[in-house]
Amino acid sequence: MTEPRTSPRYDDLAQDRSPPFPSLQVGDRTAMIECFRVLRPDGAVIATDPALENGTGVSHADAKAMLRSMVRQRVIDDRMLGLQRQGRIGFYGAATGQEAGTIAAGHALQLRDWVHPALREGGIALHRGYPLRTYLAQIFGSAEDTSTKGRQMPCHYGSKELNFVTLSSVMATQMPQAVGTAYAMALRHAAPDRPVCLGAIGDGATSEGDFHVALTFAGVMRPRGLGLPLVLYVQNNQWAISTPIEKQSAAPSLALKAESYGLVGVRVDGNDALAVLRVMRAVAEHVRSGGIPVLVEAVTYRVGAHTTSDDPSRYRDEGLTKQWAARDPIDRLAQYLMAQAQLTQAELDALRAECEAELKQALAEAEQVPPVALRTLFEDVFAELPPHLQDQLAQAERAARAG
Ligand SMILES: Cc1ncc(C[n+]2csc(CCOP(=O)(O)OP(=O)(O)O)c2C)c(N)n1
Ligand SMILES: [Mg+2]
Repeated sequence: MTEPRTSPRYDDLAQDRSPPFPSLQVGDRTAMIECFRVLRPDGAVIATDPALENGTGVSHADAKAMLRSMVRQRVIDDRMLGLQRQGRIGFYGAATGQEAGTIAAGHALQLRDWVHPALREGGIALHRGYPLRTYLAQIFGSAEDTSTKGRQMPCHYGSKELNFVTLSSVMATQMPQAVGTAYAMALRHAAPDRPVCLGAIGDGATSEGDFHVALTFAGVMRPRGLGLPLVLYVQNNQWAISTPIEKQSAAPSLALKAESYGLVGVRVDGNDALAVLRVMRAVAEHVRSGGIPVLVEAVTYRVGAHTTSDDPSRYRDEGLTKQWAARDPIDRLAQYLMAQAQLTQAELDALRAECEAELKQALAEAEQVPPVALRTLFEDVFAELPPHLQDQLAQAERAARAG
């Protein structure tokens, strides 16, 4: 069991307050330390602004589109955890409780924008139109796994068509890679209309050297005299497997680190889809048009296990987990939409049932697809297979036939 928490820095209990909308200026300490939010955990709007659409700055269509993908992701994650326990898949990392931080960030982007995802951003691919069948094929490592040809662990989705770069398991690699992609976009496209690149990581990855390397380059690279079209996005779920955020950083926030690299920093309530969408839209437009790159910290909580290989009850106080589970992002958004007379409980139940039926059908189909062909193990490295690998392939095929 870890020491009891003494600091409210990350267990932010002031859930009914919000600082003003971030200025997106370097050095805006309030925006870097306090969490911007639109909704309280019960879905009530904290401060309605008559100048904004619906008083929140988010259309009902956008709120409903996000709710749909968030519910779908929860249904898929729950089922995948069950499949792993039944031995039907080897591994899974769920985004449970982080659906707002994932889906709203994806919803803020245009389709031509790039995503370098970490483990919990697969929902962005689905939200962009990645077929559920392909998503499942990647998890099963089947012949239809166009992302990784069965060579990767589950959850390593990728799609050329969707500008969704296949994730590397190695923590924080997304950051320098995202800098490079953003640099390429800045060379190829002129402001104010450049494709934006989102690099996503978790709180634990901010302790990796790659994170700091990326922040340095993000600050100093100024193609055409402009900032890179880059958003560095940290989902701070307060745990890196069994290492709590207090052991990861002694800074008042992760977003504050932006200032020392000359970047803009913003902190947002990662369980509030409306807040994440508003912040990420503003941030994306800011960097699209040439503004200084932004480090966004979305504060959330990993209410489940790290992955199916982990048992968090062995190292943390699950009483605190229950407090965070009560701030569920899906409930929050659904309550808001119900209060706006945009959703009924029956419609929400029907949405869940629809997602479950879709998944059941897709799973039945996915489990019929054979595994990847053995020979793909030997492909994609040499233009022509060298003799010693031809021998090994023949041996492997003989062994497979012999069973
Ligand atoms: C460089 C490196 N070190 C260690 C690991 C093993 N590892 C996988 S995930 C993880 C923790 C990640 O925590 P965080 O960045 O907070 O992301 P989260 O899983 O909480 O979303 C670790 C240590 C790794 N994949 N890469
Ligand atoms: Mg984490």
